[in-house]
Amino acid sequence: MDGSISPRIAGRLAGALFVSCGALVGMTAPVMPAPPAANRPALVALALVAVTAGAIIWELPWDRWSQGATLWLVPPAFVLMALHNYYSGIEGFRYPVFFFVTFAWMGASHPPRTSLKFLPLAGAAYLVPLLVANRSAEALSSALFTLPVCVLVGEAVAWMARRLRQTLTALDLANQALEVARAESQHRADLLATVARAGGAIASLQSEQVLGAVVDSVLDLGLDAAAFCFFDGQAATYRVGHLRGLPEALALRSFPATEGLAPRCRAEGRTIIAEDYPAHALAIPAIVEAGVRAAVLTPVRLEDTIPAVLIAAATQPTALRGNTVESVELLAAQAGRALANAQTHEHQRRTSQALAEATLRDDLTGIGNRRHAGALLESLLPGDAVALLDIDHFKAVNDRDGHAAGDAVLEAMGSYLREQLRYEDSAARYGGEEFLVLLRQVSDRAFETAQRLVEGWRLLQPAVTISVGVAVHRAQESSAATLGHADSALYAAKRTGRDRVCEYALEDVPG
Ligand code: GH3
Ligand code: MG
Ligand code: MG
Repeated sequence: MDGSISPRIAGRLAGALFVSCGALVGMTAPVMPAPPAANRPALVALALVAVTAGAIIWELPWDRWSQGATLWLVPPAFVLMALHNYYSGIEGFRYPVFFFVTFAWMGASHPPRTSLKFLPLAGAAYLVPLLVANRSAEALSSALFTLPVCVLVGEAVAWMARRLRQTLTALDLANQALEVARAESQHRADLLATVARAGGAIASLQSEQVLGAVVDSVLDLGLDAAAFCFFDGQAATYRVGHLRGLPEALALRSFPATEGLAPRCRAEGRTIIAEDYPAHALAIPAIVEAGVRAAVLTPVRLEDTIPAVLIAAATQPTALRGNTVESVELLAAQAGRALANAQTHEHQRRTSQALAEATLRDDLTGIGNRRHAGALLESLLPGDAVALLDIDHFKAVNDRDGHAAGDAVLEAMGSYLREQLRYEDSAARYGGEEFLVLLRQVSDRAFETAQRLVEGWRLLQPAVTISVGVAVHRAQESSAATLGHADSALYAAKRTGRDRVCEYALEDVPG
């Protein structure tokens, strides 16, 4: 309540005053004038009543009652004061003191002008003992002096208390504002530091790794998920890559430009913030199921084009504060520069690589050839997986349907792998009807990914199944060793019935 202390403090202050005033009366009772002027036993009894009442008042549950509740203590206080005045023989110097104390308490605990409301009651309490003692002239002149002073004390204390509380409140507000500003600037500094770190990564890494660093930085901003949407040349479809905190299955298919928010972000060329992502008409169900509640999508620009969109998402709607969105945009700009660098690099390489590429591509399937498979093996990093994929009973296909039909199956396998693999994964034809697939950074999901390849193919060509052997590349192992592990896993898949995946486990005995 503005300008007043809490009922609990007001009540406890009143309780303390009852106890201390009672104690004072009890202690000074022996030095009062001899009866009949003062009635000592009555004064001691009053003192006991006041102390007991004070103790009870202290304990009452004032917080449950309104601010004005403590004012109900004033009338009983006046009654005790009147009785005290009566039994103490109406000594001039003691008489007004407790009235001043009561009005000072009123001023401290209640809004200004409360003392004016109690003036009539105080007048009655003050005059009754004097009139009963039949000293009317003295009573009137004393009241005319004491009561205005009481009101003066009450109002002066109320005014000072209010000013003090206002000052304290203003100080408190200023402190809170300072605290908010400090937290905000700290947050901003953290975000900028994260963006700067990502910038540092760009200078030192390959473009693929830069894109990875950018999505990692999104998580460093305190968000929960991130990914890039890469559009094809005509922007009719897009694929999702470099997923963080989102289901890998999203990377396994291509999306039409009518699905999701990314195409709209690209078309409008500006950041889109979906504060309530699940409620958005263009929300992708798999992303909602992953727990995303808010998302920001921002274009990745490359010269005049927008080849990709960066998605940053949070499981809490409040996570997308102004500075966070700004930082995601800065990260998207970093990604754009990474793509531009890659493109420049690409231009320079293109002429010299045209020949090399021709020698790396398999004519029949359109994917890499054995030489390319060798290069892929060279690029293995710990955590990547090698999958060796072999068509089951392929000789029988040739024998039964002819060599051309066999070729068509191989072609279909090339297209299938191109479509199925994530942006960062690669495939090459390793031998006649044997393919090598490199799955980047899948370690614990290698088996599952290969399993999906087998099942997808089975749906496509139920008559010609495939077997897959998978091995994860471990630190301190040669790529030849990992290839050997994948090969023995493939052998195991063939031996145990074909149309399945086997993964090489560390404890497996090679061969
Ligand atoms: P498994 O299930 O054990 O792998 O049996 P498989 O018959 O697939 O294996 P095998 O190695 O005995 O036979 C591979 C066949 O693939 C033999 C070869 O004629 C055929 N092949 C290899 N290259 C090509 C090609 O370019 N086109 C066609 N049509 N067939 C090919
Ligand atoms: Mg075969
Ligand atoms: Mg074979």
